[in-house]
Amino acid sequence: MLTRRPDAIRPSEITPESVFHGRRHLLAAAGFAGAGLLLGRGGRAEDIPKDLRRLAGVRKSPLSSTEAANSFEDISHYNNFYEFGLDKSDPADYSAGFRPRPWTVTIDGEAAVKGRFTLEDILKPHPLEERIYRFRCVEAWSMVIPWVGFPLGDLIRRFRPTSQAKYVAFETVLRPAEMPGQRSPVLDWPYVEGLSMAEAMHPLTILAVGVYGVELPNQNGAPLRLVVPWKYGFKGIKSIVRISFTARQPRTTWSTSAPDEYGFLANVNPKVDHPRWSQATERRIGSPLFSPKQPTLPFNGYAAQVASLYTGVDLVRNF
Ligand SMILES: Nc1nc2c(c(=O)[nH]1)N[C@H]1C(S)=C(S)[C@@H](COP(=O)(O)O)O[C@H]1N2
Ligand SMILES: [Mo]
Repeated sequence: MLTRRPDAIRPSEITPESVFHGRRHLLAAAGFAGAGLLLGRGGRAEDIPKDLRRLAGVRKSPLSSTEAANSFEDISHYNNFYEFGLDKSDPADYSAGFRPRPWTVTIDGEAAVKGRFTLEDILKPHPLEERIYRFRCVEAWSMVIPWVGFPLGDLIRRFRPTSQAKYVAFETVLRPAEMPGQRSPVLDWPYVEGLSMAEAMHPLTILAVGVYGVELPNQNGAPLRLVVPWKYGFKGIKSIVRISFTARQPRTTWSTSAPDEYGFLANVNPKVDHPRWSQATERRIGSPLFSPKQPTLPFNGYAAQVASLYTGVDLVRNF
């Protein structure tokens, strides 16, 4: 993405008092399973740090990809999260001091219900699902990621957006003391993103709270991040503290920073090249060195489900 370069808590320890502090609060809301979860694919249990709590009652979604998922190691050590640095390894290396709990999310703008809510209030009514999604970064690499989350549309309905609400805007937390990357002006902080209301309400769009059955590592956007599987990865804003319903298309970080390179839609499209590289193929992270790149699919392989959202839209001009 770079445009310019600048310089353990056990379940048995959960007590009523702990409900007010730290990570345990989320687990109380989401339901915590002490028992080990069987890990398929590349997610070896020993790779998952013990301080990441298992999420209980996670049901499998029929909307999951059947492709082999990347390992937990790949998913948590090859990241883009400029708040922690520009290199793929920086988020894992420099996010240990980030405190994702306690956490609040502000809901505002064109909606009947608004306010500042604890993460627990946000999550409480929503059963968690495992959604294994193909992920395509705009930099032409890809992964398959077993997210744990719930449909964003289910959350939006609770806040009853008005008829004026045409878009949903998202904002990442601003905490330069805990996020060393925010001390450099490499992006205009805080990171912001947005979707049209139709995109936000689409059943494939989720808010993720976990990966591989455990809560999100800091580097993947703890405690709450967006996942929109037919769009380039940069739409998947991390560590969300504000969700606003707006009448106008909101500003987004990457399209502000480099409007010729990153559009508002950011639909995965093998036919529309990035100005500095082709988008026709992608390199699957974790595949053997020198193995051939694979073709990138329109809408990242989700065309059957989402192409109808864009009938009549010129996807070359609206990239
Ligand atoms: N707040 C914030 N969200 C962000 C980013 C970022 O730098 N800051 N990077 C985006 C980009 S470019 C990608 S590819 C994905 C990477 O998500 P992952 O590290 O969980 O795979 O996060 C997106 N969300
Ligand atoms: Mo990305």
